[in-house]
Amino acid sequence: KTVPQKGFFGHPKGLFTLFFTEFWERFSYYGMRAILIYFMYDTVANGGLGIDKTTATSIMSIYGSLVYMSGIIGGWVSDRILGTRRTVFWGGVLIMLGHIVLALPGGIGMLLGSMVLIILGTGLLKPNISSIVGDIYSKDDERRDSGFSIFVMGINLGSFAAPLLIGAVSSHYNYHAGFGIAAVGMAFGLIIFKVTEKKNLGDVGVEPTNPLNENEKVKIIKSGIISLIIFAIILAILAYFGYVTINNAVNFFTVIGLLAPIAVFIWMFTSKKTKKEEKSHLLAYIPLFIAAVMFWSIEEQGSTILARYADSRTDLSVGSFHIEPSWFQSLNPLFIILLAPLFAYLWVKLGKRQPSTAQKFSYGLLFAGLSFAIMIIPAILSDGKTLVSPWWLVASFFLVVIGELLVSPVGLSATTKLAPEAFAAQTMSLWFLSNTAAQAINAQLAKVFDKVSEVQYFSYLGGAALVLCIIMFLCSPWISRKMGTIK
Ligand code: LEU
Repeated sequence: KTVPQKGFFGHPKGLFTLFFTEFWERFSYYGMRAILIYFMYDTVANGGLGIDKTTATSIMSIYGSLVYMSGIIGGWVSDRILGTRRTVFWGGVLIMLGHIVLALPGGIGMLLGSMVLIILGTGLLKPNISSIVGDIYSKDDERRDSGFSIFVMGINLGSFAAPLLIGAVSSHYNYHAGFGIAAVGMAFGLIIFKVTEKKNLGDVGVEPTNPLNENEKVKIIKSGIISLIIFAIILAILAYFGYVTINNAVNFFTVIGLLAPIAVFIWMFTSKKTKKEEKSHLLAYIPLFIAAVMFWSIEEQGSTILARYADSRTDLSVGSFHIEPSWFQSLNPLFIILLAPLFAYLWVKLGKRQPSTAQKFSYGLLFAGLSFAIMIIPAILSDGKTLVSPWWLVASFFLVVIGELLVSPVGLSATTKLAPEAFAAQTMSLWFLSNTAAQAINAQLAKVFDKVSEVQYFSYLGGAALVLCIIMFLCSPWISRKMGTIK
């Protein structure tokens, strides 16, 4: 494979293309998410859909769950049919179309259509663009880790800018204008990708690694069509008897979101291609995965439960200045951008003395737990009624980001090392499945949130994270042993 080896801050030029494509993709995704929950539960008179808050919160979570679950499809399509490059491109096209649908005036049907497009599009784009980052470096290139750090900066710069801009536009004009900007952002990403890919990426990811042969193609098309027909018939029957409701769909996808990682584990563990030593690695991966699910559950509630908190429980006027509730979504990426270099420095500084992967996960849960525990204080002080200072949310986002820096990059790198070699194409998707399961759980927690008091909610979940933090810490020697030589 040939990639121009320099030209972007001492990194391969391809990183430029990947950086800006992912910048704009995340810009569109998080910009959309920053206003989507408000769009769903705002009144029709205000330009919203008038969905009740609990349902809107569940939809946000189940949507997020499916967005990361579809990475399995993306991994498969690139591996067997299109290659990573074309999969990224077509994913971007679907995402852009998804945002365009929301930019047009319309009701819940348009929302569902947009969700389908963005779920599929992100599944095609996100895991594949991340794999290409790995592919532009040779195996022993020392710039690889720092290449990923630069890429993550791109992710977070996009995620930081979008809520500010799209939040302001949607409140000054209307929600559809906000979604329109998300569409334009993805269009920019696609243009950059198309214009620069040949020059900067050479032939990396052009061909599928493991293409289907003619026989397999026919088989897949046949079974695909048959499954679609069966699915459509079942759906039609269920709809006829009135079972196709939002709540049932949420429950159904919660189960799927939890079963998906279990199925993938079993598939990997029982596969003939998985070597004995790799099975031990997979066992070590299970507690890490469970900890990651707990972590993402709290982290992802930043755009659901805490977004609602920003809207209805926070005092948003500073003198005559009005803070948009959607702007709180910029805090997570902002803190990542500010703190990531600090953590990079810390790991270099500590060298061999740094905590093990499992210990880092345990600390990550500690901070996630604290980010919810701290919300107990304003809940008590305000009696759950009077508006609280926005600084509580700032503090909560700050704490969860410390956890994120201990879990997210570490988890991704552990996944790439612990997943069996034969499943390379599914490695990224395996890691994203921890987020899938977390948001599947969140779709149910949304219902709990509206039944219990704030103090109860934040102490249950914060407490659960802290308990798991301790268990992880105690298990960490076992996990390290099972990981063998992998660090
Ligand atoms: N903020 C991260 C991203 O957008 C979350 C992901 C790793 C689930 O890349």
